[in-house]
Amino acid sequence: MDDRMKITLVYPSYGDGSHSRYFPFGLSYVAACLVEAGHIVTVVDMEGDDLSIKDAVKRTLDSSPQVVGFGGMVTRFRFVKQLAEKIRRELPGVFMLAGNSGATTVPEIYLKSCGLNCVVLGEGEITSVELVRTLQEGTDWHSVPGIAWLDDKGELKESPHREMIQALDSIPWPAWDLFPVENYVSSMDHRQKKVRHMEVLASRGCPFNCVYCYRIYGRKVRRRSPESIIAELKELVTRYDIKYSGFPDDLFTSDRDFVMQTCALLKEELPDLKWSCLGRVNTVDREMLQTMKDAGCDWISYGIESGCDDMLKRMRRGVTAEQCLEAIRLTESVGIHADGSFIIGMFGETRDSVGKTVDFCRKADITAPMLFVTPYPGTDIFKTALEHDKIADVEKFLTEMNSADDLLVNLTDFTDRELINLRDWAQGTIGRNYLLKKPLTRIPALMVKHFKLRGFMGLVHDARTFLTSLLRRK
Ligand code: B12
Ligand code: SF4
Repeated sequence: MDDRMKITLVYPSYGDGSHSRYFPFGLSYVAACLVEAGHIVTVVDMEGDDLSIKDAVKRTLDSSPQVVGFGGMVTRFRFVKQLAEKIRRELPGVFMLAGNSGATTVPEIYLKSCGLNCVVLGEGEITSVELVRTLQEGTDWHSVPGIAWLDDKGELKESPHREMIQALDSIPWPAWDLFPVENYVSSMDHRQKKVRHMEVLASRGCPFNCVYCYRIYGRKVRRRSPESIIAELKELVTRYDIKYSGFPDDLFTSDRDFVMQTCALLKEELPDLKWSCLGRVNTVDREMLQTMKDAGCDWISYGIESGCDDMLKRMRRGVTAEQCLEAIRLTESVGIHADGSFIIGMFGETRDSVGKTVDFCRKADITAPMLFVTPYPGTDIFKTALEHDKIADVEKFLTEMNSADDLLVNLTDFTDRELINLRDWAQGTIGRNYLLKKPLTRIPALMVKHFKLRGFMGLVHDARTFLTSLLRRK
C-alpha cells in the first residue's frame, strides 16, 4: 500500500492585472523538503501559469490532495481566502494550512477567514515535514513546534516556537521543476530585460531595524557557504541556461567578508554570469563594490526611501541622505547601476520632506517609483498605526492590499487627496528631471522600454503623462 501523503501546494496570484514572475522561493523550499521526505507533491501556481481562481481550484481538486498548503506574501491574502473557501466546500475533510509573512504575522485572521486547520509560523521547511508526518501517522499534530490553530472556542493557540535553521546549506535546493519554471526563467527580469534568469537565496535575516520592514528571518543573519551558492548557480546554468541571476536576500551586503568570498568564487567559477542584489548604503565601500563589479554584479537596488534626514531618522534607517548620495555615486563610479526605492507618507511627512526627496533624486540623477508607506503586519509602524486608530478593520486592510502603488492607510496629517497629489507631483518631477538631464538618450530609451512593456497604447499613455507633467511644473 502506498502510504505517502498527497500534498498540493498553491501559490496565489500576484495581484489584479499584474505579474511578478518572481520565483516563489518560500513555497519551493517547502516543496523540496516534502519531496525529500517521500511525499507526493503537486504545485498549483496561479502566478506562473496565469491561472484564474476557478482553474486553480480545479487543478487542486484534480490532484486529490490530503493536505493543501497556501503560500504567498501578505498581499495575496484575498486570493488565499477565496481559494480556501472553495476548496473547503468541495473537500470538507482536507487538511489546509498556510505559511509565509501574512500567516505568520496575523495568524488569527488567516485561520478564521480562510477556515484553515493551522498556519505555519516562520520558516516552513522542518515544520511542514513534521506536521505532515503526524498527519500520516495519525498522531496529535498540535504538538509540532512552530504552528498556530484555533481551539474549539475559536481562540488562537500556538505550539512552542521553532528555532531557526542554522545550517542553511542543509536545506535542499528549491524544487524548481514542480513549478512552471520556464515561465519564470524566460520572463522579463527586474530590469525589464528579456534574459534567461533565476535568482538564488544566499542568506536569511538582516541586522538592521527599519520601522516599516518585516523580517520573517529576524535580525540574526544566517548565511550559506559561498561554495553551496555557486553550486546552485552552476546547476541553474546547466539546467536552465540562465545568463542572469540575483540575490533577493533581506540584505545581501550585510557582511563584507561573505560578499568578498562569494565574489571571489563567482569570478573564478562563473565569470560570464551577471547578477544583481539588494544593498544598504552603509554596508558598501569602493573596494567591495569593485570586487562585486569584477564578479559580474551590474545592478544594486538600495532602499533609499527618503532624501530627508528627519524622515530617515523616523524610519530608523541609521543613515543620512548624504551617505545615500555618496553610495550611489560610488556604485555608479565602479560601473554598477545603482537603483533606489522611495516611500512617501511616513508619520511626520511634510511638503518640505517630500521636496527634499525630489531634490535628492535630482542630485543623485536617479529615477525610481515612489510608493506609499504601508504598515504591513509585523512591522513597527503596523503597531503604531493600530495604536493611532489608523487601521479600523485589519481584515479589510489585508483584503485591499495589492502593491504599495495604492494608498491604503494614511499615516500623515495630509488628507488622502493631498497625499496622493503630492505623490503624483513628486513622482512626475523626479521622472521629468531625470529624463531632461540627458533627453537625447533617455527619452528614446524610455519610449522603447514602454513600447515593449505595454505596446502602442501604453506608449501613448506615457507620452501624455509626461507632457501633462511638463505643463504642471508647479
Ligand atoms: C523577492 C521579494 C519580492 C518579489 C516577489 C516575491 C514573490 N515571489 O512573491 C517582488 C519584488 C515582486 C516583491 C513585491 C512586493 N513585496 Co516583496 N519581498 C521579496 C523578498 C526580498 C524575498 C522573498 C523571498 O523569496 N524570501 C525567501 C523565502 C525562502 O522566504 P519566505 O517567502 O518567507 O518563505 C519561508 C516562510 O515564509 C515559509 N513559507 C512560505 N510560504 C509557505 C507556504 C507553506 C505552505 C508553508 C508551510 C510555509 C511557507 O517557509 C519558507 C521557507 O522557510 C522579501 C524579503 C525576504 N527576504 O523575505 C520581500 C517581502 C516579502 N516583500 C514585501 C513587500 C511589502 C512587498 C510589496 C508589497 C512591496 C511593494 N513595493 O509594493 C510587493 C507586493 C507585491 C504583491 N502584489 O504581492 C514584504 C512583506 C511584508 C509583510 N509583512 O508581509 C517583505 C517581507 C519585505 C520586507 N522586509 O518588508 N517582493
Ligand atoms: S529595510 Fe532592508 S535594511 Fe531595513 S531592516 Fe528591512 S531588510 Fe534590513
